[in-house]
Amino acid sequence: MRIDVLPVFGKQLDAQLQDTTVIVVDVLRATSSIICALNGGAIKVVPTVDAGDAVALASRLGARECVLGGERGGVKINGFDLGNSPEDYLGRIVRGKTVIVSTTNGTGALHSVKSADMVLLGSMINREAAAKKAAAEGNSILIVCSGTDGQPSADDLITAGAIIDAVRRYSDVREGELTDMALICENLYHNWREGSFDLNSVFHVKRLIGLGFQKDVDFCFTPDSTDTVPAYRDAVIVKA
Ligand code: 3SL
Ligand code: MG
Repeated sequence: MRIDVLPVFGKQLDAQLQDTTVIVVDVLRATSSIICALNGGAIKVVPTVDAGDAVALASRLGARECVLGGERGGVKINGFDLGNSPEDYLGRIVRGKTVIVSTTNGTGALHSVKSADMVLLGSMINREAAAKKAAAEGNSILIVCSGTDGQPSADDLITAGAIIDAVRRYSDVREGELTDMALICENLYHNWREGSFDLNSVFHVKRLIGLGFQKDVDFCFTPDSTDTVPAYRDAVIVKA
């Protein structure tokens, strides 16, 4: 099974998306929060790149049907119901609703792969379940990282490595089937797990902690707290 990692979205060719299971990763924090929204009882999640599009959709649906969430630069967008903290999405506020989200990088990453045959959402909190589901598809796997402001972000690369490490438990990954980027991510994950890579040195982690979101970082980097694997198809995200 071939496994590749795109360190930051936006450069993949459409041909790379055929016969491929794509896993979009924005561990801090979009994919983690979307998983939580589905666990909180949301009917579906609609990701939009543009915050204005999110507002327009929300006003069409009305407040009884939907909740509006998202951030720019880590901070809740003015007038939105929720920011991008995973725990915001676990409560009663999302139950039975459509959640519309717009985030700085994560929703863009999702849109960039919308033509793929199968798109799953991965994070550290669901990495085992996401790996199992992707391996069961039997196709090549492409992990697309959201990155931070157009740059690769080590938090996503560690998570990509964690998913690759788990895929090995469900599929025969032979010598030469991991690209160099996949090998780099897997090694980075092992270094983090063994304590020789300090998450607190990562730019986006420092920024979130500076904004008061240490709890989110801790939550998002606790492996396997859920089996929920969201799938993105026909412009909406539901449980796979
Ligand atoms: O970029 C995104 O999509 C966000 O997840 C970033 S943040 O962690 O909410 O700042
Ligand atoms: Mg991120």
